[in-house]
Amino acid sequence: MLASPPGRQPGGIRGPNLVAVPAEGLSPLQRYTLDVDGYLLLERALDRRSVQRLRRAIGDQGLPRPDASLERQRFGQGGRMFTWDPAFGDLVDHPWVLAVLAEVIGPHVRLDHAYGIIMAPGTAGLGLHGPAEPFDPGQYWLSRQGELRSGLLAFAWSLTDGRPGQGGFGCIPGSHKACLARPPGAESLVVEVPQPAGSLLVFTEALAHCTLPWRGAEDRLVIMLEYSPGSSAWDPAPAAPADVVASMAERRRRFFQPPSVGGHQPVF
Ligand SMILES: O=C(O)CCC(=O)C(=O)O
Repeated sequence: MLASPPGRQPGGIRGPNLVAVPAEGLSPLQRYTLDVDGYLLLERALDRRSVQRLRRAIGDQGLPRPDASLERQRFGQGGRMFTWDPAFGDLVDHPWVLAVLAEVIGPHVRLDHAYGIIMAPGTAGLGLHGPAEPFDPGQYWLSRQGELRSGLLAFAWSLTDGRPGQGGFGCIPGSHKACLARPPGAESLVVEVPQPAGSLLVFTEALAHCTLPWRGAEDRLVIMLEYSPGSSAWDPAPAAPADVVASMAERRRRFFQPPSVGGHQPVF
């Protein structure tokens, strides 16, 4: 039997080459992992102070206590969180986000929608979803001739220290390339992907993924930013209101362009 490669654990990635994005962009191993698994966990994307700052800004909103309903497990939709603290806007064009976007969507990219996830201990979330098959033009994954492309790419910033066995994000690694519809019982293939505080989990929405029941000691808090190619939209609404976008720096504003081919300005 083949030995497990060093650093590889079921459902997680813990190699020294995988935890940080080099200044020059994704490493070949990071690209390969994202292509093969459909997700990539990058640890220590945010330092402790940044995590605390974002948590405080969320705490200041006096959100209703989360419960078992999906409605109460979501917050900050419609771009409201960008008015809470500029630190939320800093996530939009964080250097690691740009490095991944350069590989998977390219310079004509837009922020399609953003929201937060909050879960109380002992609650369950979304079941398995993600449409690798049949092909979904809004949420595809393609790897052709050395290029990676996704129709909707999610960046999940964890503000809670998710540990193995506590639930949270789960997925079927590699399912974004499946050419068969998901059969009954596919839940048995789900692996948990623990998200340490400050980590950035990148995944394609073509991946079969879900929220495993949350068993952490405190609320689970994640900020989700989802990006589309410049010509495409998943959400019919803009990612943020015009006045909020107008207060941002020029490059960041370009992430909030409406979908188009003609006239779309590259963001990098
Ligand atoms: O709980 C998670 O991390 C996954 C959430 C998710 O898939 C969604 O909000 O669509």
